[in-house]
Amino acid sequence: MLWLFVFVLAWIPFVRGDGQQPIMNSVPHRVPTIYNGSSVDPQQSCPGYMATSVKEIPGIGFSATLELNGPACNAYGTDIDKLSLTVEYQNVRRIAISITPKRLTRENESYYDLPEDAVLKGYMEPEGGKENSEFVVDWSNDPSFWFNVRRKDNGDVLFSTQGFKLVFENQFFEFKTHLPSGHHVFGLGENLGDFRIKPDTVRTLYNADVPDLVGGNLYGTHPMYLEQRFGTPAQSHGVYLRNAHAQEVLVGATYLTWRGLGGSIELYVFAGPQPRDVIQQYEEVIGYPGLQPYWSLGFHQCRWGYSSVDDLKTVARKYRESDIPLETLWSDIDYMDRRRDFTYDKEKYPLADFRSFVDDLHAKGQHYVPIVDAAIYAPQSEDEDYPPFRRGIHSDVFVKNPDGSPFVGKVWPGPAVFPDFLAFNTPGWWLGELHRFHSDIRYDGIWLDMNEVSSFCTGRDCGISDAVVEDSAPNGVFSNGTIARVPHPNARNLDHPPYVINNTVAPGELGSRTMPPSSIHAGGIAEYDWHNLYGFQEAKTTFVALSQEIHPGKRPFIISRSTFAGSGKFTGHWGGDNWSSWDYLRYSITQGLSFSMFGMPFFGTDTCGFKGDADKELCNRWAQLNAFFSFYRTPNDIGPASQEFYEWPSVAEAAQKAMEIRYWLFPYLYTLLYTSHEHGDTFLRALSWDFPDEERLSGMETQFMVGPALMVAPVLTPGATSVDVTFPYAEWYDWYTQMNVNATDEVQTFDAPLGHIPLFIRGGSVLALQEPGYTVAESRNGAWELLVALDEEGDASGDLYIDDGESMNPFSYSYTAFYVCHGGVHSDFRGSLTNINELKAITILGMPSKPKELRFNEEVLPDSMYKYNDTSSVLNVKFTDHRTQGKNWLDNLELEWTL
Ligand SMILES: *[C@@H]1O[C@H](CO)[C@@H](O)[C@H](O)[C@H]1NC(C)=O
Ligand SMILES: *[C@@H]1O[C@H](CO)[C@@H](O)[C@H](O)[C@H]1NC(C)=O
Ligand SMILES: *[C@@H]1O[C@H](CO)[C@@H](O)[C@H](O)[C@H]1NC(C)=O
Ligand SMILES: *[C@@H]1O[C@H](CO)[C@@H](O)[C@H](O)[C@H]1NC(C)=O
Ligand SMILES: *[C@@H]1O[C@H](CO)[C@@H](O)[C@H](O)[C@H]1NC(C)=O
Ligand SMILES: *[C@@H]1O[C@H](CO)[C@@H](O)[C@H](O)[C@H]1NC(C)=O
Ligand SMILES: CC(=O)N[C@H]1CO[C@H](CO)[C@@H](O)[C@@H]1O
Repeated sequence: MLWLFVFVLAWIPFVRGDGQQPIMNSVPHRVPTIYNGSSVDPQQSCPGYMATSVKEIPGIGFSATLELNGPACNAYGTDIDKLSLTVEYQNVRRIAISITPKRLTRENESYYDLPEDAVLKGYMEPEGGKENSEFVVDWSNDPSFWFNVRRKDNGDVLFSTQGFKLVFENQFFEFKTHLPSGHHVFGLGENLGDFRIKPDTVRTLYNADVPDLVGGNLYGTHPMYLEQRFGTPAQSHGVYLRNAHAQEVLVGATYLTWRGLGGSIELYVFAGPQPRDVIQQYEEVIGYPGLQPYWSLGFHQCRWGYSSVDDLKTVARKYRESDIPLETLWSDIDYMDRRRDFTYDKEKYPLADFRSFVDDLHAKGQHYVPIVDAAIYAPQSEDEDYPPFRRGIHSDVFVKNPDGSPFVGKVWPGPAVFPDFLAFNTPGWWLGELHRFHSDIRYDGIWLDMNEVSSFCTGRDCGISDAVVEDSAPNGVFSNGTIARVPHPNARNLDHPPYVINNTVAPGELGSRTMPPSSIHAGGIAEYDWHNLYGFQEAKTTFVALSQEIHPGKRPFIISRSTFAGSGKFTGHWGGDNWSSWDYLRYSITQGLSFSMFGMPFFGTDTCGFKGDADKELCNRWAQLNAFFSFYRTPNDIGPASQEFYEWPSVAEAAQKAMEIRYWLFPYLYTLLYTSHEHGDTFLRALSWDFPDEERLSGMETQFMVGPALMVAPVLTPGATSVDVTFPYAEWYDWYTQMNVNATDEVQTFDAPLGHIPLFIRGGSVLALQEPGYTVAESRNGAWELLVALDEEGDASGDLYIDDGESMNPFSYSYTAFYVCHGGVHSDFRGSLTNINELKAITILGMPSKPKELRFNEEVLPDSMYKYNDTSSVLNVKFTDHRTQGKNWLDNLELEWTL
């Protein structure tokens, strides 16, 4: 406290005479600052910078030194007097602008430079350089340093700090860029709210265990935005700030203010020009998403409150009896002995019984995924042995207090310590624990929870004595100097930084219900600098453990609550602890679209809601909506009434109907996961991404696309029995009637009684479908059908990727492109995996008339094998003679017609 006081006094002389009072009468300052008119506006009080020693770097870009352009303002920390600026034209459509402190000493060590082995970064590529770039960067020192990034071809300024000051302090930075009025900005998560960010919205990025509060910071941090501009031509660009500190972004009406509590300003601008290009270019920097195992597309059931192995057995049995496909059963913390990771409740989950239940699921082709919480129970007496803790202490793997003792918080098991995923020994220890667990229970994936990281108390004042912890430590492990450096006493105020963010958990308190920011990770890294990366690093460590040792060579299946830019490489995500309410049903779509943008295609919200009782109408709609998300899971909190789909006949029926469609679509959905992984493509899509010229579609959050071919228009309000559907300019066919809907730019109303979800196929698509079985494995053996929806020209295309569904590097695979042109369906097959399940039928929507002749692989088909419906214009071919059985029909398929 004393030094803080000195600190405050020391900066008074530097505050400029602009009538603004510095924040000095409230130490620590605890109120949100961004809207507070009486706190310092750094744009007014700070001097900005001047660029000096500007140097062209041939083939790369340029560099400069930025020097403080006047007396320091020390608005929310200590100004850094000299900064390095580098501008790299990394490739044709990506530019990187980096601003970092030039010299660092212990005294003013202001920032933690995000290591590239922690979070990927973009590099210069061979086709980079100023000449090839689609961008031009302008800069000037008038009246202080600013820069802008514009498109070379049409001069459109995409990012411009002109007229704004750059502020760079040891615990604060700020930059601002102009936005066009009426802007279309998306991203900046994790957040629950409008998809298109309205003017005067503040997005706070600070990972927190908050049950899906609207508008506040949530579990993860994704510091990127996409801006769509609907000029001629319509073009989009994106901006990513590679920074993991607590941040606040104010999206104003005509400008955007980006503030953070540390780190460097490492900006990437992506040229697009279409939204999906921007997402792909962003993913080139953060890493393309990992490929999920095929079985992950099946339906997942979960709840907190399956209090025994018998409960699990009952749920599995009832799903089967109700003929509702169940692929994977999940366990929340119920299975644990006193809620401790890697233990089993001896009475309710006796190990032998538990294990044989899981083995039995496997025998039936089903899967099992347990939860693992981040926190590790810390025994409170020396007599109590909790081996994961004992081994962890021995290996020195827990996050520490500044004095070198492990930090003890409180989570589900009570007093708990937190694995430090940065410590040298942690991956080995974590692998060991996961491995032992797997030799007990042959789980198929891991559910990572509470990893923001969540603690139920604040700071070190958790009412827990840590004496036992210290006593149980092997001699000298805690305070022998393993901590590389304790922060210099005159450096930063980590627990109460001068700038205050509006942390939902407790405004202004970074350490509320998590570790104190002054806790120390290996290498002396402060929690302050690492907080937003905890769950990211945990998922990465778990990914390595699963793929290398536990399921060697196979794709890990991980779902993590906390995420950061790039988490998609390692894990999927669910929408968090939502509520069984219509609002949260609706937010599922914006959450799903946002995570598509964040490079996390494997996403789903909690179907029917987590908290509160779901009613059967809500659950009916939700069961059908989420059937079109990549991750389809129903969970439940411990309190509410059961909401397994079989609980209500009407919900069971609705789920069966939607699941039947989903399961037929597996080959298409899996191909989407594959193209997302391989090319940075997207699974769920906003309408305006696939139809980027149509401004009317911007921000639409009531309908969405699943890949290029399907559009879903769900019911999102109680009591409704119809949906008003907006159709982008294309041909559209109703999934159910298979008829062209004659889309116009008028909104069309479609019947949607309970149990029906309007679904449309875009003309120009070819979908490979497979007859579903109860499990994913059975479905993969089903017979094939092709569904072709013709566009205006009578053309269509589609693709299909097949592999073994589980290997990291499949030994063989195939990729087939289908295309329809000149009166025929053709395929182009590549790869070595031959598929011998027969093709049973080909259905063609939008066929203008009955063909006079139909030839399959050059043989004329008998009349009996096809039917044409004049009313719906559908041609239906059925290979009743099983002519493709045992053949790799994907290779050189030809169905030609003469009209
Ligand atoms: C704004 O900041 C001042 C100065 O720190 C503080 O006294 C005041 O309570 C804050 N106002 C609000 C509304 O938070
Ligand atoms: C850090 O402090 C030293 C003196 O302690 C000073 O010379 C230097 O300019 C400071 N560096 C920055 C980046 O502010
Ligand atoms: C802080 O965030 C909450 C949402 O978490 C919001 O309701 C509140 O208005 C915000 N306060 C300020 C001052 O921005
Ligand atoms: C502290 O212990 C670690 C290993 O636990 C060792 O690497 C390090 O050298 C020790 N430091 C001191 C100062 O003894
Ligand atoms: C033709 O299609 C329409 C619309 O889907 C349907 O109502 C009708 O039953 C079909 N006719 C035949 C003969 O299948
Ligand atoms: C679309 O228009 C065609 C021709 O005008 C008509 O035959 C068909 O019934 C219409 N379809 C629908 C679903 O209205
Ligand atoms: C944390 C939160 O936002 N809770 C809300 C979730 O939704 C329910 C029902 O709409 C509200 O009652 C909660 O306040």
